[in-house]
Amino acid sequence: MMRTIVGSLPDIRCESSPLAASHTPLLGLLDLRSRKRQNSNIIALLLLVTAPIGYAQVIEYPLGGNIRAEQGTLEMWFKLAAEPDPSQKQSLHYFPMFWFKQTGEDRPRASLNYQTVWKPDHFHFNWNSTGRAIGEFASDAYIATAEETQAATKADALSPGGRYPRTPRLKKDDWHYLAITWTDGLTKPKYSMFLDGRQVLLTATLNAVWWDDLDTMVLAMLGAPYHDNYALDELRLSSTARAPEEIAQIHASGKPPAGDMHTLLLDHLDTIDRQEPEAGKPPVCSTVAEQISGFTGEKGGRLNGLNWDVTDGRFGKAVVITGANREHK
Ligand SMILES: [Ca+2]
Repeated sequence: MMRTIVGSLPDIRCESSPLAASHTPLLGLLDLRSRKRQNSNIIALLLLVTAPIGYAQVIEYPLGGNIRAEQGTLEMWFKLAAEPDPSQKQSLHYFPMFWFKQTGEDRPRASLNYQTVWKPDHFHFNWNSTGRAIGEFASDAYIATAEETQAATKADALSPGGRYPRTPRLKKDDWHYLAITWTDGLTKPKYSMFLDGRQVLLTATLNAVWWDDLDTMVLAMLGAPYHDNYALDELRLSSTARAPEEIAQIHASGKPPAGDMHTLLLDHLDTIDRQEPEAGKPPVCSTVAEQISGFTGEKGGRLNGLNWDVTDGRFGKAVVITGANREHK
C-alpha cells in the first residue's frame, strides 16, 4: 500500500541512514592554542580530509541527468548556526558541507569544507578535489574573519595586496548565497567560488577530475556528529558555468534562482514527501524538486536518517541539517 504525505511537517521521520555513531579520534590531535603545533595540525587536517569517518549523507541527489560533467554551476543558499568566536580558543569546527561521491568509494571526489582549524576566529572555506588518485586543495581557502578589521596573517594571503577579499563576512543566522562554477570538467577542472554575488576564489585549475560514472554518483549534503547545524535552501544545478555578472544579478535580485534553459535540477526545498512502501517497512522521505531528471523515479533529494528538520528558509521553507545524532541522544 502506497501512502504519500506532502507537506512541511517538522515531525516526520524517515528511514535511517547507515550513520556511523563515533567521531574521528583525529580531532584529539589538534591543539589550536599552540602555533608550534601548526604543522602537525595541518597534517592532521589532511588526514581528516582523506578519512571522512562518521559523515552522513543527510540529503542525497543522484548526479545522473542532474549535472553536466564538462561545465556547470551549483548554487545554494545556506545559513550557519555558529560562527568563529575569538573568545573560544579551543573551539574547533571542521565540517564538510557537501560532496560529490562515487558510490562504493571511500573518499569523495570533491567536497566543500568549512573549518576553523587553523584559527578559531577564522572561517576557511576550501574545495578539496580528490579525483582518481591524488588529493588537492583548490589553491587557497576563502577566509572570512570574525571581525572585518582584524589583522590577518601572511599565511592567510590576506595581507595588503592579498588576492582575496575578506568580505562578505559570514554571520551565523544570516542567509548566504553560494555559487560554484566549473569548466573543463573532463580534463583539468577550472573552479571558481562566489559568496553573496561576489567572486571570493579566483579561478583555479585543478588536476583531479571529479567525475567517473555520473549514474552512480551523488551530490550529498552532509552531517556528522558534533556538526554545526546548517540550513540549505534553493538548490540549483545548471549545465553552464554561469557568468560572474549573472551570479551577482541573481543575488541582487532578491529572488531565488529560477528555472531556465540551462537548469538541470531546481529544488526549493519547500515540500517534503513521505512514502510508506508497505506495512512494516520504514518510510522514505524526499524533497519535491521543481525540476529533476527523474530517471530512477526520484522526486528530489532523498532525506536519510533523523538529523534534519524543516525550517523557515531564505525563500519559503528550507531543510536544516542538525549536528546531533538524535538516535544517540
Ligand atoms: Ca525554499
